[in-house]
Amino acid sequence: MTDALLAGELPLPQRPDYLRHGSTIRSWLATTDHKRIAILYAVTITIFFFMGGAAITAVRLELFQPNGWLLTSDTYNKLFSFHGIIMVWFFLVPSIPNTFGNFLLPLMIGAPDVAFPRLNLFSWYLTIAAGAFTVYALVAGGVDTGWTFYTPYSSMFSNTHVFAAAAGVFVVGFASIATGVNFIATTHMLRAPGMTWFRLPLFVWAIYATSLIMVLATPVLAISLLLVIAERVFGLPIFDPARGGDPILFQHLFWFYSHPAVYIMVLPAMGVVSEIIPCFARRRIFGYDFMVYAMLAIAGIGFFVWGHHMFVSGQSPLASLVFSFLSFIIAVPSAIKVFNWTASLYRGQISFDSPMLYALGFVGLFTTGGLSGLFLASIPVDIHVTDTYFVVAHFHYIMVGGSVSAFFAGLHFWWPKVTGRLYPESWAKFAAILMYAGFNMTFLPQFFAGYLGMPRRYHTYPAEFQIYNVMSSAGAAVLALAYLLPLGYLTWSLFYGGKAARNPWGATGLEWTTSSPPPPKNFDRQPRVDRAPYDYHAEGMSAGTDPPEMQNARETR
Ligand code: HEM
Ligand SMILES: [Cu+2]
Repeated sequence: MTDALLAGELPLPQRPDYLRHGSTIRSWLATTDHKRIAILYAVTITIFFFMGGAAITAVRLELFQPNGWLLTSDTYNKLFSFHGIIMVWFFLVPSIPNTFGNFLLPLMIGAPDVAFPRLNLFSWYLTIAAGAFTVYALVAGGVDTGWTFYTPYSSMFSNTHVFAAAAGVFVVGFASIATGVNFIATTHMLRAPGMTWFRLPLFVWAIYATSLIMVLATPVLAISLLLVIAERVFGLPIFDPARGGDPILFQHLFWFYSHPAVYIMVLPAMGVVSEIIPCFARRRIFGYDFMVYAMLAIAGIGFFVWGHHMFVSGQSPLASLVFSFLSFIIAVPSAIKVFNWTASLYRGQISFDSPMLYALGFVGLFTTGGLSGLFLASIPVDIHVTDTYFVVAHFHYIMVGGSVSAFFAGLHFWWPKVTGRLYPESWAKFAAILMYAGFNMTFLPQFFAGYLGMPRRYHTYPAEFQIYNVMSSAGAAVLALAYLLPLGYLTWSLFYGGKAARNPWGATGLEWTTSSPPPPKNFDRQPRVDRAPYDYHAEGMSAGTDPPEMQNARETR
């Protein structure tokens, strides 16, 4: 960490913070403190992330050679399916909402906890139970349907552990709904005096919009999986065309959830970045109101574009045209956001600390992913690249380059608040740059491979594609290293990192007005809010909230 931050070092407060308030296993596993639950989730999703990562490492090794040298085709199918299922439902969906959302939502609105603390803990137990089902499916022999569980293969033909895996996803859906309900109620009911809707930090808006999607879309996923199970286990004729069923029905139901769900993965990331950019550019966010409306628009329109996943499935040309048009429309609010982040940087006093590096990485990679999405929204291009590596590159740019980068941005930004410790800043910067480089090395070649015709989900391929696959696999090795580094230096910081001040970045926002780490009930006094968020220009910005010795770290730089 920089000297300036070290200079802001302070002794820990005398009364126990939420981390030292009870240290038995029970005090953790039966906690209703949103901050501790956030930590439980953080540990859980980290484990899932590395499980999903291990599976895909084998896939990338296999793809070094055109002819398949490591895995059978069966094992290959199971590994990429496991990777997708774990990464989407057990890592990406819960990642930012259940960790940072849980930790920060009450702090940011000046509340002592979420609205339903026990429900919050219950969601975590559901996530664990769900994970157990799905991991059991892997250990017991695997699933080969891909993360999408397309029928009729999943419901009639696959003889792998579809039931256990789908049951796990079904259950984790309930965790997601419960979390969404909790966050919506919290935002409505527990805002501190003066915290009006248009004074909410954009991260809170992002979590709110995400929660709406969780509550409205997830039941549809639950129903579609229930129908798969009904046909598979009880033989009900739902998707089997020979018995009057409709195999395409599943795709409609599935994507009616899963397209909005990509915004469950992306909106929170946008929220994180919207906190970090103003802080490190020392500027008020450009166009706050537009940022809010854009997020709500994304959450709304996200429900009307699912058919762009089905251009080649035989849906009517009219339907495809409408879905194509709407898919272009939804690019507009995303573009507004990118524009506003950029405008917020304009004439800012930018400092490139590690959270900012990760956040800028998000903007670049998310934009690339979004632009490639426009190609896919265009019917003729989509028909050319459907089920090729172009699609794999596209969604990894959005979900990994985007959401995972933002996750790391938030992790570094709020780490001092969460743990009360500082981390080695030069390592963090190095990891951020390595991650950006490794990411592009891995996924940029996939756009070319896909455009030239390499299909996804094949473990052998014509030799002409080898060059792209070797580049991609080499990049994946770099990326894997970049993901492991923070595990190392952040763990180190837990034990040896310097003590963090209350507000090491000189940020606005209520979460920075309480101690690091916060006390169990978050604030000593009920906070009051009397100004707009991101007030980085206001005179004595931190004066009302921070004792003088805890002022802006930047002043001492
Ligand atoms: C080192 C990083 C990663 C590499 C090298 C990688 C590579 C791959 C590859 C080769 C596939 C198979 C594509 C196919 O044949 O359909 C795949 C699929 C997928 N990946 Fe990743 N991935 C990485 C990280 C991630 C992360 C972090 C996530 C989410 C957080 C993710 C989500 C997915 C999903 C959802 C699929 C689709 C699986 C399916 O088609 O069933 N990946 N990835
Ligand atoms: Cu979509």
